[in-house]
Amino acid sequence: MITLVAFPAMFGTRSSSPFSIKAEYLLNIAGVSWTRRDEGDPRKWPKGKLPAIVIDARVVGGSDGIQQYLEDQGHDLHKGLSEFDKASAHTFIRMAEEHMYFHLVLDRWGNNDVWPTIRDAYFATILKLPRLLVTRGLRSKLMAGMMAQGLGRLTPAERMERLEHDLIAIKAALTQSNYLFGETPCAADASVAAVLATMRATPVETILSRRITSDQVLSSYIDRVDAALG
Ligand SMILES: N[C@@H](CCC(=O)N[C@@H](CS)C(=O)NCC(=O)O)C(=O)O
Repeated sequence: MITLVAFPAMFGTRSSSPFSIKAEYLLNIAGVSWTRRDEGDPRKWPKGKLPAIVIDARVVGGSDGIQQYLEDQGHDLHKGLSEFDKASAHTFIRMAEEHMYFHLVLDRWGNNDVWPTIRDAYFATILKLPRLLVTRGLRSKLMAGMMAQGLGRLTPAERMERLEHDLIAIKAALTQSNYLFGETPCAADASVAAVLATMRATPVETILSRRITSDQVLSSYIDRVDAALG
């Protein structure tokens, strides 16, 4: 039996983290049996990050590690796709996780109107005073990372212009079919829909959350993937 260790459900999504949601979807695409354990502190997990899965004494970290583990076990997470579509699915995953994800991070951690709500939800188990101290350090480290990455230097409006191109790519695929690569959800849907779902779920309205919420195509896609893979 596989145990998925994931950040807890929050703001109406299966987890505060899109990678934890994606991991759940991947396990369901594979059709393996698994249970879930919620964990709020990633420090003792591989690379200090979550999700992870535990199989007997073995720990596999990261949703990408989980995908690799499932594929090594012979599970096809891109059923029926041509080699070219599999390669395109991979590029959608990279787009979601190495670009769109950072828009989510900045929307939640970098926005002064949103941050207090996020802080008090993510770190609810820490008493208020130490919480303020601990999170101040975590937040400035994370924002320094976002400055180095580059997106942290853009205004929210400039970020939205960048993100729009990703949303157009997703919607172009969805004009052809219910999922990115046809009528069966694959690993790319697990990744893309999880990021969109968390963007939509940010508990204080932002330009980003409004953009996703008001988009009928994207919103129905998020719900369709969750109904199929959740
Ligand atoms: N590449 C990893 C990324 C996982 C990840 O970035 N998890 C974040 C939460 S969304 C995390 O655990 N962050 C904790 C930290 O950086 O301290 C995956 O595919 O799962």
